[in-house]
Amino acid sequence: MPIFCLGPKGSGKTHLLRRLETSDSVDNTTYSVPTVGTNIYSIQIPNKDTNASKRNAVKIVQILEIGGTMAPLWRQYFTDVNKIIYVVDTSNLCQISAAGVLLYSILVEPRLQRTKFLLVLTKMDLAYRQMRNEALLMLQIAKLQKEIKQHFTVIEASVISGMGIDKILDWLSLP
Ligand SMILES: Nc1nc2c(ncn2[C@@H]2O[C@H](COP(=O)(O)OP(=O)(O)OP(=O)(O)O)[C@@H](O)[C@H]2O)c(=O)[nH]1
Ligand SMILES: [Mg+2]
Repeated sequence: MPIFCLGPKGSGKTHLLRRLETSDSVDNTTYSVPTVGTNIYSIQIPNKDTNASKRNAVKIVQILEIGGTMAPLWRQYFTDVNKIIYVVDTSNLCQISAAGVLLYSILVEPRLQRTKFLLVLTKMDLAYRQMRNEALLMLQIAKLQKEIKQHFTVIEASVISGMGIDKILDWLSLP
């Protein structure tokens, strides 16, 4: 089963996945069109299994982006999901509350109680420190982490500066 990448439209999913797929193909002139339907990405990550031979030094994980416009249909894909990456645009505080509501609606989904979640606060190159704190407050992350059953990680990122990319690859390499 692929890993899912979800988040509101325009939050930065396609850009992030392209950056993870081909490390330096994204800069501030790169443009992506809104994803209508789904996109699949094959991402190479270092294989941390100590028993892996040199030939298997990298492993490939598949990530399925479901476009933000498809949010009402996300639930139809939820069977057997091991990991979900949820992408939020930190520079757009107007969108944060709606992003939070969408996130809660998937966290309470009975079929996702064993799923591991990664919250990516992206576009950090456009956000100043106070905005990042504001975003975490508006999403009520501290409260959320105490209340939910799922394993929940938060990483700040930017596809332009490369911030957080290595941490995301590390998270992907975990089982
Ligand atoms: N400055 C900056 N801009 C970004 C970053 N990531 C994405 N963007 C911009 O945000 C726009 C939308 O990003 P996408 O990756 O297409 O958004 P999406 O989440 O895939 O949107 P949907 O497919 O509609 O759900 C892009 O055209 C980029 O210009 C980032 O880290 N920094
Ligand atoms: Mg997209």
